Amino acid sequence: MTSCKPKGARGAVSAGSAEKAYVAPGKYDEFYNFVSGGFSGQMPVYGLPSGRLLRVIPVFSVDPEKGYGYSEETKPMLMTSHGFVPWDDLHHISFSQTNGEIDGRWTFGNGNNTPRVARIDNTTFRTVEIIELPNSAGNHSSPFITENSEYIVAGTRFSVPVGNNTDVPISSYKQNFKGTISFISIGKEGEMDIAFQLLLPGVNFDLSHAGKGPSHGWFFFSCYNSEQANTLLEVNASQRDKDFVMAVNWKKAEEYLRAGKGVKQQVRYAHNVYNEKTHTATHEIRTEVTVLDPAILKDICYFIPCPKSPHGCDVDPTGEYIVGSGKLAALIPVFSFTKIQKAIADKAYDGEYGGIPVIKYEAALYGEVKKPGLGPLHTEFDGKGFAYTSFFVSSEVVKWNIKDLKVVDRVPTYYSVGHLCIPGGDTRKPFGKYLIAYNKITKDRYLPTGPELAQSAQLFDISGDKMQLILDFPTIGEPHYAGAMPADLLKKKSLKIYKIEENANKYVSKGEKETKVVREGNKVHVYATAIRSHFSPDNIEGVKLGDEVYFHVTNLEQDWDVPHGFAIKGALNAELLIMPGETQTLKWVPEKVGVYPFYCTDFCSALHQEMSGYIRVSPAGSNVPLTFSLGKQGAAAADTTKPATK
Ligand code: K7E
Ligand code: CUA
Repeated sequence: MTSCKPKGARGAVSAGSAEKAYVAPGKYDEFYNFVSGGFSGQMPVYGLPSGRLLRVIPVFSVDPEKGYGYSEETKPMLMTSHGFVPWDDLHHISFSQTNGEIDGRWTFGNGNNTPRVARIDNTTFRTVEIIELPNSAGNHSSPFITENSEYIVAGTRFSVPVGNNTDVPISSYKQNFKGTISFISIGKEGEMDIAFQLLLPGVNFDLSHAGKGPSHGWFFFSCYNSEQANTLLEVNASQRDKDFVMAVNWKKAEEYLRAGKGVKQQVRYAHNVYNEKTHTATHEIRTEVTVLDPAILKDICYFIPCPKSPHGCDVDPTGEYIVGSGKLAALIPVFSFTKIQKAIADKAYDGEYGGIPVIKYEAALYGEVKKPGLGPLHTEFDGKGFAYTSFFVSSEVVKWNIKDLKVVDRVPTYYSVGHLCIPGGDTRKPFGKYLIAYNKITKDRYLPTGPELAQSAQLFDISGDKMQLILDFPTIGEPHYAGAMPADLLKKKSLKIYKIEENANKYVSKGEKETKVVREGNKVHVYATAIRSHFSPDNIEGVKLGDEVYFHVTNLEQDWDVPHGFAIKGALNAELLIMPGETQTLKWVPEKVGVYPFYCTDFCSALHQEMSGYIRVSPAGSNVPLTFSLGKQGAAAADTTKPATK
């Protein structure tokens, strides 16, 4: 597919639009916009309508800015069954929901490459849990959520051999490769657990959304490569006129699970949790998963033919309409949940695919949006009866009426739009004021910055009949899906400090009196504190080559927005950035004899530049005693300004 540059009449921003996106200095934005960072592996958060970048939440990738993945406390978050994986590709965002509405508790993101799902605590804007997915190979149709946050799903994009024998020829794809979908249950405190997996034919599960309202209890997935090609997919997976949307009756799956129809499989996957009291992550490997086989348990899954190589799979706010978007299709099929139920009751099937019934296209179809554009990808809803679909190839957003399927408006995007986001646009209660288009190609929109340009997001006002472009803003990595919620849902509960008296880190120092340096064999533990504008201790001697030094730095501040940083010359990792009341640990293995400075990296006070210290490293076997101090001044320096006297 190539992109083309539309020559839209409304390409230029019309009068009055600047005001709509303008948030005066000192004023707050109306919405928080959590955006997938794509191949950055992170999750940037913007304010809307200003497009101001508020925060980049580190999720699947190390972040030297914040010490995430570098501090001893956060390293376990990035552990997997493959070991320490410092990067991933984050595509989709889901917010926790109650009764189908955004409740503001947590944000979820998927790791597309080494299959994982992460949970972010919305009070701290931190990643607090990551679960890996066994039997999966590319967690793309994820992390979509049910209307009471019962489950998050994780469907594999790439089918792979699963089970005991995975050393098989690639050419045996059709016999040996399987797709799986994981249902991750969400506990009261947000904790994630793989409740069960569905074992499915070897197609590529692409995107997904949960049913809602009347269709609550169901999930819908788009699948491509129903050809089951294992090479040159751009040709070989584009042969069939239709692929599928798969409907999953997860309440039925729960029944089978309770009836003991699941098969336990031995697997290995990581489960990592960040404890906000100890400020420390723990990593464990889990070894079992329960698998259900819908080819045997017939009434869990149904395939619905969908033209052609479908990508987006979106459910409207009423829960009745399911929109499939075929990347190569010249129309948008809209399926009816009521008709799907009737088709199942009537057994209006066209045979089976991989042991799963295929519902007749017409029996499930509500209707088709005719000639909407080229390359439909994703659809969002405004809650007022309209759907908005992105078109990658024709590079536009098309607004259409869900009832009569008539196109009512279209605007160009710059260029080649992927996902769209309307605040609450995939829930039962969209806020419907803005639409953001996340574009793949930026070309001439910004000042050139060498071969790569920041990806471009574009903000549209959709409060009127016609969409109106009001702002361009750059994004981090490559944005895919995003979510936005009213600022009022989050801003009051945003955490300001960690209470020092609640700090349960094993290495905390709750005051300067508690600071010390302790040797345990070749490990030297520095229990340090930071407060404006010094470290305690700030002079350390007696470290020897061959030692591992652990700086456990507690930030004693109890004021909002006063982190301290910690960095030491030659460290092979990054800084620490320690929040008020928090303890973080930097591991340092000195490789040369000498005196090394360390300092605070975050400009915290007028005397920030003074916030520093020294640590002396002596040869192995040296008898310099282990000492530490603060405020112990050496003898007066020689005064070199006077000439030496006889
Ligand atoms: Cu369309 Cu990975 Cu959701 Cu990107 S995906 S655009
Ligand atoms: Cu602490 Cu600068």
